[in-house]
Amino acid sequence: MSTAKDEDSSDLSILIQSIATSCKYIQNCVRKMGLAKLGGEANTGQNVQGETQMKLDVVANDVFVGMLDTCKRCTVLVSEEIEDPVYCKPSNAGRYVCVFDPLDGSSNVDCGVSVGSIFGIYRATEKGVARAEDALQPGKCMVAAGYCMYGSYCNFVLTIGGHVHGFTLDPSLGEFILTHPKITVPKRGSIYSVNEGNTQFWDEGMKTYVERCKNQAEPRGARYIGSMVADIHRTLLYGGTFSYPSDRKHPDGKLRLLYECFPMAMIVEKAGGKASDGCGRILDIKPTSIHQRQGIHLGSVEDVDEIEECMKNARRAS
Ligand code: P6P
Repeated sequence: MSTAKDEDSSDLSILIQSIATSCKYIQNCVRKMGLAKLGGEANTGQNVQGETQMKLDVVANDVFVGMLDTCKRCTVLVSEEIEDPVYCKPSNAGRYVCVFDPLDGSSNVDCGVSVGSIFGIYRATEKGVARAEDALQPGKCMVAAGYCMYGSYCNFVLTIGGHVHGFTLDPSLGEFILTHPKITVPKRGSIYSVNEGNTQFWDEGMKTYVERCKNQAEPRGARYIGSMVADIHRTLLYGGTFSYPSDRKHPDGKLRLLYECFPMAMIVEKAGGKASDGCGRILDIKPTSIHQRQGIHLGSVEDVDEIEECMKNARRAS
C-alpha cells in the first residue's frame, strides 16, 4: 500500500518530469529559432518587468503554464512573464507551487548566447487549495529547484533537497542523461562575474572587492555573459563568484528574488557554495511580492565570505 510519502514523491517526480518536458520543447525552439522565424520581439509590448517580450519568451511561458496546469500537481504558478499568480483550477490542483522564469536572458537569444529556464518548487499549505501566500514562502522552504541551460549543450540541473545533479540532453534519444553527478562548487575560485559597466553605481564594498580581484598577485579572471543561467552554470562548475548587487541604479537589485535568486541560491548551497545579499543568507528572505527584486552574490564559500567582509568593512567605514 502506498504511503503519503510515496504519493508526495510520486507527485514531485511527475511535476519535475513536466518541467523537463517543457525544457525539451523550449530547447528545440531555441535551436531552430532562426529557421522557424521565432527570433526577435513578440510585438506584445513590455512584460510586467518593463522588458520587451521576445517571441521565445511568449512560447516558453505558454509551454510552462500549459504543462504545469495540466500535470495536475500544482495549485499556484508564478511566472516572470505574468503579472499575477496563476491559480490552477480545482480539478487540476495538486500539492505544489511552482515559480519560474521560462526563458531567462532572452534579450541575448538573437545573437546565440546561452539562455535558460529557471524554476523553484514549494509545497502548498493545503493539497488542492490555491493560496496566493503559498507563493511568498522564504526560499529555504523550497523542496526542489533547478534550471535548464540552452547552450553549447543542453543541461538540466536539479536538486530535490540533497545533492545537485546535471543531466545532458541526448538529442538522438530526446532524453536527459546523468552526466554531472553530485556537482560541487570549489571552496575558492579564480573568476569574478559582475557587470562592471555599473561600477559608478556600486557601494564602496563592491568596488573594494573587484579591485582586490584585479590587484592581487595572481589577478582573478573576469567573466560576464549577461545571461544568469550561463553565468551561474560556469560558477557552479568552476567556482568563483557571480554578483548582481543592489546599487544606486538598482536599489533593490535587478534580478527577481522568487524565480531567479531563490532557485539559484538553493542549487549553489546544495552544491556546497554560498548565496548572500551581501550580509545575510538569500534563502532566509521572506518575499513580500512575487516580482520583487534582490541584490545577490553567490558562488564559492570563501569568495562570497570575502565579498561580505568587504561590504561589512565599508559599512563600518561609512
Ligand atoms: P545586465 C537577463 O536579462 C538577466 O535577467 C539575467 O539573465 C542576467 O544575469 C542579467 O539580466 C544581466 O543584466 O544589466 O548586466 O544586462
